[in-house]
Amino acid sequence: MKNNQQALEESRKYFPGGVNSPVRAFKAVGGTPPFIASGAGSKIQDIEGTTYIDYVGSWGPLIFGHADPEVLVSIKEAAEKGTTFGAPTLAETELAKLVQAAFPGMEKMRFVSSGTEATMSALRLARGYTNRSLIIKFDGCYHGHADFLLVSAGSGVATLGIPDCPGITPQTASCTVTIPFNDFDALDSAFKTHRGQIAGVIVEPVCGNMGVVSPGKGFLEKLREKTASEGALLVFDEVMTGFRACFGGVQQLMNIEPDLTCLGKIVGGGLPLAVYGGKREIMNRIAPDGPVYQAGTLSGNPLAVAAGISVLRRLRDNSEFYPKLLEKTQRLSDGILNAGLSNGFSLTLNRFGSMFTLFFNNENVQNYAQAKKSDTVKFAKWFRSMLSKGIYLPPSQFEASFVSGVHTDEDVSKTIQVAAESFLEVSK
Ligand code: HOZ
Repeated sequence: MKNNQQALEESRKYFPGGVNSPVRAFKAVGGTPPFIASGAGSKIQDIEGTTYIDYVGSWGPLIFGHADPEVLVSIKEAAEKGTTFGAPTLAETELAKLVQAAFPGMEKMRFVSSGTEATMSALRLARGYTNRSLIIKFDGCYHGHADFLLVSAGSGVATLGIPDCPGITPQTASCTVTIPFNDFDALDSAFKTHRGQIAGVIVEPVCGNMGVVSPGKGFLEKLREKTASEGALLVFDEVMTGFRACFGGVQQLMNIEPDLTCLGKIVGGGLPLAVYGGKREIMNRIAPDGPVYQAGTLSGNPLAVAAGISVLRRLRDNSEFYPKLLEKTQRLSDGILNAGLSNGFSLTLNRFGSMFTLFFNNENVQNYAQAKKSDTVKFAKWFRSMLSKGIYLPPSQFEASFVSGVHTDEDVSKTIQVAAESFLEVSK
C-alpha cells in the first residue's frame, strides 16, 4: 500500500507537479496533497485511510455531497443505455428546460464539457455578434484557461503568482482589457479609451476565484447600463455562483439580466458539463443557425446530463433546501471567523450563499489588490493545521470553500472547534 508521499512521487513521473490541475499540488500551502480514495456525503478518505470533512466538494459541483445515491442511480441508468452518442437526446432538452427555469434569460443555450469551453465560446460569440475584438475582464476574475482569459487571472494563476503566462502571444493578450473589480471609473475610462471596440464585458458577478468578493452597491447595474449603452454584451460567468445560493444565480438575486450566461459545476451534477446561453437573437448566431462555430464530441454527454437533471430537479422542488444551506454556511463561517478573531487574527470573511472565503486580512476585500494583501503565509500554516486535524479546505487563499446540503450539524461544530485549535496552534 502506498502512502500519500509515495503516490505523489510516482505521479510526478507522469504529470507536471504530479497533478492534473495545478492547485491540487498544494504548492501555495506546502505539504503533500492527500490522494483521494473515496468520498461519501460530506467526507472524503485518502489512500492512508484518513477521513476529512470536505469543503472543496470537487471545487463546487457537489451540492449534494459525494456519491449522492440519487445521482449514482441516474448515472447508472443512463450508462446502461449507452455512454455517448454524439447525437441529440431527449434528456438534453429536459436539462435545458431545468436550466431555463432557473435562468430565464438563457432563452437558447449550448451544452459543452467545461467552464473554460463555456466562457471561451460565449466570448467568441460576443465578438462574432458585435463584430468587435476587445473583451473587458476584471483583475482576479478567472474564467478558465483560454489564452485571452489568462490575463490578470485569479484561481490557480493567483495561487501560484503567475503574472503572465508564457505561450500566450502579445497579440492575443492585447485583445483583453483588464480593470479592477468594483471600479466604476476604470470601467468608464476603458470604454472611453476603446470606444466602439469592446465586444463584451465578462464578470463573475460575485467573484469566487480571488476568494469570494461581492460587487459593491450599484456595480452590476452600472455594468448592465454601460454595456447596453455602448453596444457591448454583458457576460455573467456564474460557473461558481450558479445554484449556490438559490435555484438560479446572482442575476436572479440582483435582478440583472446579462446578455449571455455561463454555467458549469453544479449544472452537471459532478460530471463534466457546462453551458452557455442567453438572448435568442444572439444565440442564433451559433452554428448551425449562424456562422459562429463551436462544437464538441462529448457535449451533452448522456451521463453528465442525467446527473445534472437529478441535481437540478431536487434543487427546484425542495423549497427548504436553500434556506437551510445558507443558515448552515453562515453558522459555520461565522464560527470560524469568531474563533480566529478571538485568537487575535486579522481576518475578513466574505460569503455568498454556500460559498465563503476567510481572508487573512483585516481590510474590506472588494477587489484583487486587496485580496492579495492577505497574509498567505499564515493562511498556509492554518490550512495545514486544519488538514492535519481532518478538515479539507481549498489549498489557496484565493479560492472559495463550499458547503453542501449533506454537511451535518456535527460537521459544522467539529470544524469550528478544529478551527479554534488551529488558530491557537498558528498563533504560538
Ligand atoms: N476553477 C476552479 C475554482 N477556482 C479550480 C479548479 C482547478 O483549477 O483545478
